[in-house]
Amino acid sequence: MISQFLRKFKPAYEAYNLLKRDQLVHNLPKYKKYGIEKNYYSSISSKDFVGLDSPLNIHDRLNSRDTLPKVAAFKKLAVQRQEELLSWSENGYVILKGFFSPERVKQINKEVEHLDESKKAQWVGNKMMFAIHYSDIMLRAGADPELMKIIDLLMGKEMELFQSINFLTGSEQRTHSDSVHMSTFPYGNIIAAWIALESTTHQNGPLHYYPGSHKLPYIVNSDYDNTGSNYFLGDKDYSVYEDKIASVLDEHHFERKLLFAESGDVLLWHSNLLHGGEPHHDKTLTRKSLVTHYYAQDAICFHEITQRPTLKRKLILPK
Ligand SMILES: O=C(O)CCC(=O)C(=O)O
Repeated sequence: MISQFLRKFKPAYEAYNLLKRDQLVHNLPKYKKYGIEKNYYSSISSKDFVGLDSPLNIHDRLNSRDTLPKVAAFKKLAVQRQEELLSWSENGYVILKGFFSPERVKQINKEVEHLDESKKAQWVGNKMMFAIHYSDIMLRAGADPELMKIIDLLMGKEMELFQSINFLTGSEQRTHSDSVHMSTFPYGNIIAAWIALESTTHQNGPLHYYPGSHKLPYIVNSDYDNTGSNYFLGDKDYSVYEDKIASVLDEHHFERKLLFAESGDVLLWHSNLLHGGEPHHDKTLTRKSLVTHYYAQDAICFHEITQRPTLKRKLILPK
């Protein structure tokens, strides 16, 4: 009861944030840039940006089919990769076929087993969280230089790896947009990579996604009456957000696609692309995957639902 109260009471986590200055100061120069009067520890959410113009990233403004072919780094990619990237603006996702070699996937899967068996893994439900912070192999996968190059190209700016989630089974998550979990101002400044660590079929809970849905307005707390007050967070359950997304999808007619990936394929999705996980029907099967998220370095980063500024831990790539 008390812990529930404290979880919703903003001053409680602002006090906690006071101890995390080094992980929170990243927002300060950007608060200044956008005229936001906040301390590094203060609560922050979409409510603070009402009335501010949110500049669009290049491929939300212009069509990647026209712009990418003019970029030097794009011209250096293999023709297959170039073709895969062109539809980014239209679809809000791209698929990089066979991006990670079978040897690399084997190494990652072995590492996941090791982390699990040695109890190093930090599980939250069916998600192994932030393995990039305790595994060099996972960090190298998330920060793969070729992958980073492609991510920077799609976003038209420098991006940084923020988090990783490993799954051994299908997530079975209802449809959502990452922008409510890893929120930014300006909007649209994260990107996700979904890395297949084995193939996905109807039986093991493939990913689903809605091409073009990234162009819908960003759904924020005020869209489902979850704004709260100066001292308290909104009182809505996460399922109310999911219901809101379902109702948005009912109003539009986006195609629902399933990702039947092969091991080593990578799907990159836009921060606002609606996606989720299908039911994992055959529980005797695994569905190994790694999801990594990247923030733009020039955006304010926060978590819309809990109205918390993002805690960013430094990542140092092993030599
Ligand atoms: O892997 C899945 O089934 C879904 C993952 C997902 O929705 C996410 O990481 O945001």
